[in-house]
Parts: sequence; structure tokens; C-alpha cells
Amino acid sequence: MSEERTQVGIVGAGPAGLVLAHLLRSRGIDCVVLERQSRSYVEARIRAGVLEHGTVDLLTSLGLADRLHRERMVHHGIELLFERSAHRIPLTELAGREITIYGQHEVVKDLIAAWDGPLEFSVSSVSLSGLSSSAPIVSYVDAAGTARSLRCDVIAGCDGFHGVSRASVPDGVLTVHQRDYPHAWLGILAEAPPSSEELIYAHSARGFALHSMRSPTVTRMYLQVRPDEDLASWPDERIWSELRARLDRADPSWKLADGPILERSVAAMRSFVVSPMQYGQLFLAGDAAHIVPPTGAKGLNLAVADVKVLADALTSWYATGDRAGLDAYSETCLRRVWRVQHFSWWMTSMLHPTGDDPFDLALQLSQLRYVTSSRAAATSLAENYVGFPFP
Ligand code: RFL
Ligand code: PHB
Repeated sequence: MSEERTQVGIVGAGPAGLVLAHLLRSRGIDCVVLERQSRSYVEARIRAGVLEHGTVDLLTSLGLADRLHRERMVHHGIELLFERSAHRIPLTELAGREITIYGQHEVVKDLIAAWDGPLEFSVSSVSLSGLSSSAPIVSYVDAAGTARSLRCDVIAGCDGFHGVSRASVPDGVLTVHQRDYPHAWLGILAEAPPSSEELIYAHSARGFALHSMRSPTVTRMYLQVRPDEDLASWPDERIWSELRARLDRADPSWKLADGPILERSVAAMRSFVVSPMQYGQLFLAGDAAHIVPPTGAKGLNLAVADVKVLADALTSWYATGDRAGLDAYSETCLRRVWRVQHFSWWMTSMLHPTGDDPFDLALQLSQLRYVTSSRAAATSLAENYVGFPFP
């Protein structure tokens, strides 16, 4: 077995792992990134689309956002559609910041293209040991089948919800907070021009629908479905007719453009937090530590906020030997995590009918009328949606 050494071993090359790698590199800290999937797989994985201002600023400050600034779509508002009428929340006017529409896989491609440090794809049998020692080890088998081990000062667990990092913490150390929802999102990517300039979050008695986009020729849309929904029961025509029904509005001039469906999948919705987000020299970041339902468009942004906190803490630890930032990592991150958890749960509860319960439906409609008629309530939605400044 060959053994190598680095300062920070990063498990996972999603947004959290890759942004952390670039942050550390910019501060002169060595790291190695290990990823289970192939490069082509991670570069094609369609996920988030909304970037907060803070995320864009951070990528820009690292010199990683040239293509993003050329190709992104800047949005200054979102629409809430209910009772067949659309109401705009003017995000920038209310909260002073805009949002960026740019696909997560495009961010990932940019981060990989700009990375010239060690990054291994297609690794297997990843395991972590010595987490409570000063020299934890990541063992793995590389793409060529050679068993390797990486001795680190610190391991960053950036390997998503199903990764190995969180599972490596001894039983009883982490407390799990979890909420499952009785619905999932069926997402499609379609070769069709967006039918609206801004995102539409639609509440209807048939269920929630979201109209989003990736470019002037590609739309991204979601339908609320049951968690056990079988994709096979959703042929193209059923998807389009359900989208048309849920996005329908009184204004007869509005029409949903359709086109070939390029990708489709069903994603479960859950709220999940582990506390603390650290154990010994292992620090969990992004989806490895928390999951939010996608209604608030926050998961990627929260992952980036975590690794910013971690990079700052590591920078002062290496520079001065002061562990205060590292010791406070979890507490610092969890403050933002719980704000975002609440916002994502609230958006989800307001927009997803859960059945035929008239009491729930009346509460949802009351809340929707309130956020679209009270400037104070709309401002609260807007400042959460555009995201609070990074720590
Ligand atoms: P990721 O992206 O899951 O990356 C983890 C990486 O770790 C790898 N891995 C391993 N590598 C080595 N060894 C192992 N044992 C490993 N196990 C796993 C995985 O292959 C992967 O490459 O987590 P990260 O970096 O924390 O990033 C989190 C985001 O991906 C996630 O929160 C967002 O996609 C959530 N999300 C959204 N977030 C937003 O900010 N805005 C949005 O608009 C938004 N929309 C969404 C979303 C997520 C969705 N789905 C599919 C869950 C819409 C959807 C439908
Ligand atoms: C997306 O474009 O994929 C998207 C947008 C807003 C959300 C979730 C996903 O809340």
C-alpha cells in the first residue's frame, strides 16, 4: 500500500469539496480531493440552478466565475402563482441583492477545469480512520485498482448525503434532526424556451409546480409527486399536460412552451441536520451534514457557506496554531443551517398541498395572500431567498 501525505484530505468533488479545494489552494494550504464517480458523471449531474449573491461573489473572488458572468441569467424577482393569478416578489428591490441562474453542473465543470492540484476520480472502497487523532487517514483504491492511503491533518467530509464520512463517526456522537415530507419532485430538463423571464413557484390544488430555466433555450421544471412515484407512469404528454394545468393562469395570453425532454428524475424531499458537524479532525460540510428540501433553492449555497467557514478556520489554525475557529466550526455553520432549514421548510409547507384537508389548504392560501400583499412579509421572503451575507 502506498502512503501519501497532505494537509487536508477532501472526500467528494461536489460543490462543497471543489470550492474548499480552491479556497485552501488560494491560501497556500495543500489538499487532495478524492471522488467516487468519474469526471464525466459529476460534470453531467443536473441539480441546482439558483446561486445566491454570496456564492457568486466567492467564486468571483477566486477567479472562477468568468464563464459564469458571461453565461448566467440575473434575476431580480420571482413569481408566486396561486388561485390562477401571478404575484411578483421583487427580490432586488426588497432585499438589495439579485440571484443568479446558472446550473450546478456548470459550476462543477468550471471548478474542475480551473483545478490543477491533486484530484482523483473513480476511487473506491474509501474509509476513514484515526479521526480523533492528530493524523487521520483516508484509505481508498484508486482508479487503476491500487490500494492507497492518505495521511492528513484534517479530513473534510464533502461527500454528500450518502457518503462515507458521516457514517465513519462513532455511534452516539452525532444527533440527527430529520423531517420527511409526503411528496417528492419530478424534475425535467426540456429543450424549450422559458415561458417567463423569472422563476414561477405555483401552488394549485393539483399540487406544486416550479418553472425554472437554464438558458434562453432550456427550461427546468418540477412537479410535486408522491415519494414512491414511478417515472414510467409519466410519459411526456402527461408531464406537459400536468405542467400546463398547474401553471395555468387567468391571463389568457400566457402559454407554456414545450419541447423535447432531455432529462427526468424524481428526487425525495427531506430536512436533515446532524449536530455537531465535526468529530475530532473530521469536519462535515454541505449535504454530508444537512439536507434541505429544494423549494428554497438553498442546498448548494449552504454547502459553499460551510466550506467558507472551514477554510477561514483552517487558515488561522495553520497561520497561528489557534484552534478557536475550528472548535467553533459546527456552531458557526449551524446558525446559518437552521435559518435555511426554517426557510426551506416554510416555503415547502406553503406551496405543497398535502391532500384534501381544507384546513391546510386555507392556511396555505392565507399565507400566500399575506406574503404577496404585505411588504414586510414579502421582504422577509426576499431576504431569505437571496441569502444572508456569508460569515
Ligand atoms: P454533492 O453535490 O452530493 O457532492 C458530494 C460528492 O461526493 C461524492 N461521494 C464520494 N466521493 C468519494 N468517496 C465516497 N465514499 C463518496 N460518496 C459520495 C459524490 O459522488 C459527489 O460528487 O454534495 P455537496 O458538494 O455538499 O453539494 C450539495 C448540493 O449538491 C445540493 O445541496 C444541491 O444540489 C441541492 N439543490 C439545490 N441547491 C441550491 O442551492 N439551489 C437550487 O436551486 C437547488 N436545487 C437541489 C436542487 C437538489 C436537487 N436534487 C436532485 C436533490 C434541485 C434538486 C432537484
Ligand atoms: C432549479 O432551477 O433547478 C431550481 C430553482 C429553484 C428551486 C429549486 C431548483 O427552488
